[in-house]
Amino acid sequence: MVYDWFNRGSVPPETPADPPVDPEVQPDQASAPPPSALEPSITQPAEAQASESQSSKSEDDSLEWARQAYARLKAQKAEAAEAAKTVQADSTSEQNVAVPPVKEPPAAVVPPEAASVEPAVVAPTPPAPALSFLEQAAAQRDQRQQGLEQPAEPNPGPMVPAAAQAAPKIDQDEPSLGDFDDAFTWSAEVLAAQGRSAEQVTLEEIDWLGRLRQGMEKTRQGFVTGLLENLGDDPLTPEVLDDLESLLLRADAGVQATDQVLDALRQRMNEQVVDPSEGIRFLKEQLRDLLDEPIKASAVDVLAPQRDRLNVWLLVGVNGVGKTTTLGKLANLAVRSGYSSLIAAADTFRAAAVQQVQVWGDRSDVPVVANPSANADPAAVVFDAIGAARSKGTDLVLVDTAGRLQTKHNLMEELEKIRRVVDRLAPEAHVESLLVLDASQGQNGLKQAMAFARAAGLTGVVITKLDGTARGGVALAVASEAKLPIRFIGAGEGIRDLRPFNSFEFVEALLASR
Ligand SMILES: Nc1nc2c(ncn2[C@@H]2O[C@H](COP(=O)(O)OP(=O)(O)O)[C@@H](O)[C@H]2O)c(=O)[nH]1
Ligand SMILES: [Mg+2]
Repeated sequence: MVYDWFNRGSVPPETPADPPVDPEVQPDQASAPPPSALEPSITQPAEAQASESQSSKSEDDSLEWARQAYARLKAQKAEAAEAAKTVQADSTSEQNVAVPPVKEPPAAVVPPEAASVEPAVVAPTPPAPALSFLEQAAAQRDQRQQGLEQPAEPNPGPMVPAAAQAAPKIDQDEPSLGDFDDAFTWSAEVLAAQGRSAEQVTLEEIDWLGRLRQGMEKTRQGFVTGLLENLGDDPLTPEVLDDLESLLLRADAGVQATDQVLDALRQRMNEQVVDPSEGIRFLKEQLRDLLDEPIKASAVDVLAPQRDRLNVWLLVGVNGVGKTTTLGKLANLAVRSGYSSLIAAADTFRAAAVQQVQVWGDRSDVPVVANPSANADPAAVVFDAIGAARSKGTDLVLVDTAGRLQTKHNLMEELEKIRRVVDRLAPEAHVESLLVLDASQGQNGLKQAMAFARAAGLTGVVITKLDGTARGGVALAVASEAKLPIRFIGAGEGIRDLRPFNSFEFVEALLASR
């Protein structure tokens, strides 16, 4: 079963290979989430405050819910380990026999105009999603072997083969189930509060929420600790709001977002006495609304590659913000989620940039299109990559771009040129231009956003390095001032440290009280 991270759900198996783990439990009924200690998401509006006894009951319920989810994931892991053992035993006894069918290499169907950009070595085609990782590994090894045995073409193309002989690294990067601890219960509560049933909880999501909460620690420390200390048990006062104002500004939320949130809180306080828990609930709601506004305006809740169509995502931004790292993580996310992907190494300014991208491509077995010659034209690399993607029927082309160019070049002009090439060559493609912003740059990042927005036709933002900074509030400034939807957030250097943005989870991680 593939967990489609972009659409937040497991992709139903194409063959009935993956039986439900616990057929006894009826989803959506017996497993409906308990009223959580957290307040529910927008789709599950929280009503009236629970009484004290109710709230401790709901804590018990959510702990029980978390326990169920944990037990289920544990059973699933054990089952998967058992299945892997069986497959291993089978594959050693049946070596060189029945390798699962893999898509034909596309060489024969290359349209004439794309022929010049066809790679010298055919990079591995992702195997059918219903296969287990071990089966996929076997199939891919076999396919690579075939590729290597083919005579090299006279015209060496630009494609750099992914991960020569190694087994796909992706299975080594599987999330593991840790202890039933505070991190697990917090993550489970966040999922329950979004209306998820205990049966729907995946290890992928638990793993990410743990990383997110941990990554946001610095921002949270400054923010929540100060806020909760000031709140105490008494109703909200104007003094507490003044403190909240400085906390938001210190977290780099920006003046506009801060004013908007405080105005709403003040108005609420004028209408009624607001006790601390209601204050926090209302604050969370305001923050979510702010973050969701540009997302709603874009009419696309979660940015996912569109199926049956070429998607081209350009990653742009100044030097060092994490474009290449983000691209590597996105390639992994795409592969994990069942999309075929290809990387265009269009940062030709630094020689090391292509190698860096190649390492990321190797980690997820995603082919990289590059031009090794010095000062290659980035637009030409994109041209080659689109040609290769079209001939292979690739779902997603991820384009790495430079953050700085020689003085004679203008970065914005270069980006415009890349964009023109994409539009001309693949008018049918869905194109996203994602600005990568380093959260630790705070308000400076916002200025970059404004500059890039004009030239690069930005459609969204990726916020990186939320770990290690206390300036995570910049996400609020991006939404409120640049009015751009945040599409992904990165909170660490690891391959699983980037996921699609979800305002509910972000705000919970920002304001987690434990
Ligand atoms: N802590 C942390 N470091 C990151 C994150 N994303 C990227 N980096 C690091 O930032 C540095 C620059 O990243 P790179 O992708 O090369 O930036 P680029 O110049 O924009 O392509 C590298 O050392 C990355 O490991 C993140 O989310 N958290
Ligand atoms: Mg780079």
